[in-house]
Amino acid sequence: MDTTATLFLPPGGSTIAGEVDALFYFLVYASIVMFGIVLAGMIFFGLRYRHRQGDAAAPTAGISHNTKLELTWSIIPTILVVIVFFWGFNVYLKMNVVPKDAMEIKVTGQKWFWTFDYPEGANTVNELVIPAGKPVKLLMSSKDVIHSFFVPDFRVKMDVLPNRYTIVWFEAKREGTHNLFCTEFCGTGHSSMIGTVRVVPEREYAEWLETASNVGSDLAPEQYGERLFVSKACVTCHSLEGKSVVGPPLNGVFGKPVALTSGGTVIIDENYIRESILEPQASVVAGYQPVMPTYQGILKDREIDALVAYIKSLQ
Ligand code: HEC
Ligand SMILES: [Cu+2]
Repeated sequence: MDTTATLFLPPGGSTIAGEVDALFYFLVYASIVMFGIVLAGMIFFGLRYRHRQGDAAAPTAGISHNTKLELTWSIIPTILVVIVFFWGFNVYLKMNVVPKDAMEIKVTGQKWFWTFDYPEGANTVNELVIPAGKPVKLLMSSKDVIHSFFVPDFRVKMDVLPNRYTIVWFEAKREGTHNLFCTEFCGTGHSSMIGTVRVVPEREYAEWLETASNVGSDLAPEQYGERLFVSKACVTCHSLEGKSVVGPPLNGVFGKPVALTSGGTVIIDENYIRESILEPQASVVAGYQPVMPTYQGILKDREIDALVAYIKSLQ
C-alpha cells in the first residue's frame, strides 16, 4: 500500500492499488527468474557441448528421458501458474464486487470528453470529484463510439460502450488529484479526451456538491460563460485565437455570416449559437466535419445563456 511510484507503476491512489501492484511485480519478477534460468541453461549447454574438431557423431541410442528433470520442470511452473490464478481471481473479485454502501456517479463518454452526473443534480465535464475513503461506483456508457475509462493511479480501467452500461468501482485513499485518460482510440480528438479525478475530504465533498449545483450565480454572464467554455470542454475543439482546430474559431464571429455545408449562409446570432450547442448537426459549418456533440441534457438554460454572452463578448 505504498504511495510512491515504483519502477513500472505510478503512485497508488486507491485501496486496491497495493494488491494489483503486488501481483504485477510477482509476475514480472517470476518471469525474469524463469527467463534467466532458461537463458543460462541455453548458454551453458551451447558452450559445454559444442561441436569440436574430431568429435564422434552424437550417439542416438540409449537416450530416452530423465524422469526427475521432467517432473521438476513440469511441477514448478504448474505451481506458479496455479498461484497466479487464485491470487489473480481473488483480486479480480475484489475489483468487481461493488460494496453495498458505494455512492453512484453516472459517467458518459463521448467524442471527446467525459461528463459526470452526481446524484444531487450537479454535473461536471472532464473533472470527477469524489470523497476520500468512500467507495465510489461509476455507471458508465458512451454516446457514440467505444471509449475506455482509465485512472492509472487507481489501477482501474474499463471500456465505456454505446448502448450498454459498464461498471467500475474504487475507493480513493486520500485527497489529491489523479490523471484520467480515455484509453481506447476513439478518433481524431482522442488525445484531448483527458481529465482529472479530484479527491477531497468527505466534508468538503458535501460542500462542493452543494455549490456545484448552483455555480456561477454570483458571476456576470460573460465571466460565467468563460468558465463554462473551459469546464464543458468547448476549448478542446474551438480556438479563441482565430485558429481552426476540430471546430471553427469562435472569437470575433458574432454578427458575421458563415457558410454552411448545406449551401446557404447564416448570420451568427444568439439563436444560431444556441442551436449550434443543442443541435449541432442542424447547420454544419462549411469545411468542418459534423462532429460537435449535442449538449442537450448537459447544459442548463442558464449555462447556455452564459456561453452565448461569452461568445458575443469575444470581439
Ligand atoms: C468535439 C469537438 C467539439 C466540441 C467539444 C464543441 N464543439 Fe462546437 N463545433 C465543433 C465543430 C466541428 C463545429 C463545426 C461543424 C458544425 O457546425 O457542427 C462546431 C460549431 C460550433 C458553433 C458554430 C460556429 C460557427 O462558426 O458557425 C458554435 C457556436 C459552437 N460550435 C459552440 C460550441 C460550444 C459553446 C461548445 C461547448 C459547450 C462547443 N462548441 C463544443 C466541434 C466541437
Ligand atoms: Cu475516447
